[in-house]
Order: sequence, then structure tokens, then C-alpha cells
Amino acid sequence: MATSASATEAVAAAETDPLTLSAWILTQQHKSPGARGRLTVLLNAIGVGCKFVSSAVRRAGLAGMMGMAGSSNVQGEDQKKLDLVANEVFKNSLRRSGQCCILITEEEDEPIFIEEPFRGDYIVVFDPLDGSSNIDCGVSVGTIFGIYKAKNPGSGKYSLDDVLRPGTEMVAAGYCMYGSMSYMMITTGRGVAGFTLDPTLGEFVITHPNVQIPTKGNIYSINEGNAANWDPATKKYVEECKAGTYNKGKPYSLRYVGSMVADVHRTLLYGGIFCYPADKKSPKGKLRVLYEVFPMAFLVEQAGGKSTTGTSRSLEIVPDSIHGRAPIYLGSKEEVELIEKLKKECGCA
Ligand code: AHM
Ligand code: MG
Repeated sequence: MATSASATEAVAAAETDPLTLSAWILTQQHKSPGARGRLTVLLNAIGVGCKFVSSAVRRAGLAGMMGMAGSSNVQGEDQKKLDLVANEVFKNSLRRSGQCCILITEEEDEPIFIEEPFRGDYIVVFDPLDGSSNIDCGVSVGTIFGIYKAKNPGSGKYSLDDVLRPGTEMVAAGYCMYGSMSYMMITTGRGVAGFTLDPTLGEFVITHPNVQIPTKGNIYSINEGNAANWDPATKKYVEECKAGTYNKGKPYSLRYVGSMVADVHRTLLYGGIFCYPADKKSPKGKLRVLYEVFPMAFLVEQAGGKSTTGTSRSLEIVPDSIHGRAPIYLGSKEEVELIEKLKKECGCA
């Protein structure tokens, strides 16, 4: 197929003038009158952490970092060596940035309050290595993060009130997926930009300047092994996906990696729906509100999609604890609205 002149020019321009993550973050700062560059420094620290973890993930099998580390986290799950490595990398990078007052990480029971002289005004909530059950077989895993600004910046007084806030108050969020390449998707509330780590440059370079999730999709993504415990609305939606009810008789495809980052990444790019519902065994679902549900819901909304608990907007949840969970259905607007409609019809909570 012939390549158009403008496409060729765009590729040539990207090769000689790559927009790196750091440069893009600066452009976001310039769009915020009065910004003093502190979020810029913080986002750069996250970018550096992601590069470090990307490299560790790629070397894990050779460097003896696979397998259990012999301890368990707050949810009683075994921690892998790479989980611990990633956690330390992000804690160190964020602390050293001098921009954070509180860190919440999936791997630690308690919030981490940053001491002077490293303290700043941002709260970062993160899952350093999500999808860790996939590490040992080399399947994609990722880092998820969300950022709040302290309620009283500069006051020196920071508490859990700064953290237990709805996702609508986040100022930035994103994830990095360590897959066939390492991909970073990020939002500061002005759309979603996507970057790919160029291993030769050691830089994230923009590859998806304005991610828009298709309004409708034909892929559903859910752990169907839990079907017997789902509510009637989720059961009906999945049955109808298979029957082709929403796709002129053609069944949807099922795709489920079991790493939220990978399943959401595909959903952002191809459309469809990703679900981790509540069920009889897990009445609040599995995924954690602060560092899994909120960042992904923020990204998906910024890409033009929707994210819901089934009955209300994910970002409006008020978290009651730092490791609290919530059900989630996110993706293409029309798919998520179908779920919401079925939930209403069956009176499912
Ligand atoms: P983790 O934080 O312990 O890795 O668990 C979260 C992961 C998500 O990435 C993924 O969507 C989900 O767990 C898969 O759970 P399941 O194995 O129950 O389908
Ligand atoms: Mg996780």
C-alpha cells in the first residue's frame, strides 16, 4: 500500500524530533497558568521509576527475581521478588522527587508519610506491579498510579483526609504496561497521551497523542470462572455478548489476560468492556479503589469512555479505607451503558 506524503512526513518528524514523556509533561505544565513545575518533577520521577521497573521485569528471569519473596502483603497475598523491587523503586524515586507528602502503595498496610526535607504537597497512590500472578510466565504486568494534591498545600499538615477522596479530585493518573514493549498512558485531565519506551533511546516517546476509545466494541474481558457467583445483570450481559445480541448476531470475542493493565490497555485501544464485578464470594469485587479503579476510570473517561460500579460512576466513590475495593465495569461508552441498563432492570445493587 502506498504511504501518503503526510504520513511519511509525520514519521520522519517523529524520528528527528521525538516528543518524549518529559517534554510532554512540560507542555502540560505550560497549559496550567500559575503552575510551578512541581507536578512536572513528580511525573518525571514516576517515568524514571517505570523505566527502572521495565528493565527489572525484562531481566527478572535471568537475574533470579522470579518466585516468591517469602512475605505477604496486607491482603494476605504472596509477594514476589519483583513486587518488592518495584515497590522500593517507586518509594525511593517519589520520596527523592521532594514533591510528595503521603504515599499509598498496594504492597504496604499503612500510608507512608514523607518526612522533611523531602516533603511536598502531592499524594501518590500506586500499585507498583499489578498482575503479579503473571510475572513468572512472562505475561504483561504493569504499574498503576494516581495523584492528588493535598487539601492544604504548604500547611505541613497532612492526614488520611487528603487520601480518602473521590477519584474526581485526582489531578493526574496513568499506568505503564511492561509487555512486548513498555507503554505509558497518562492523563492530567486533558485527554490521554500514550508513550512507548524506545529501548535504544531509553526514553518514552509519544506514539498515541490523543487516545480515543471506540464508542462501541466487540470484545468482553472478565474472569468467567466466577460466573456462577455473578449477579443476574452481569450474567445476562455476558450471555448476550456470546449470543451476538449487541453485534447483529455475531458473538463478541473474549479476551482476558488477568493483568488489569493489559486488559485495560487493549480496551482503550480496541474498545469493548473490562469487568471485575462484585459477586457472591467478593461482595465488593477484587480491585482496589484508590490505586486500581480510580486511575483506570480517570484514563478511560478522559479517552471518551465510561467506568461504573454498575450503578454509579466509579470516580465518585468515596473510599472508606486505603485498600478498599469496588466492582468495576469500564470501556466503550455503549457497552458500559448496556451493563448499567441491565443492572437497573434487574434491580441489582
Ligand atoms: P494484584 O494486584 O494482586 O496483581 O491483583 C490484581 C489483578 C488485576 O491485575 C487483574 O485484573 C485481576 O487481579 C485478575 O484477577 P483474577 O485472577 O481473579 O481474574
Ligand atoms: Mg494490583
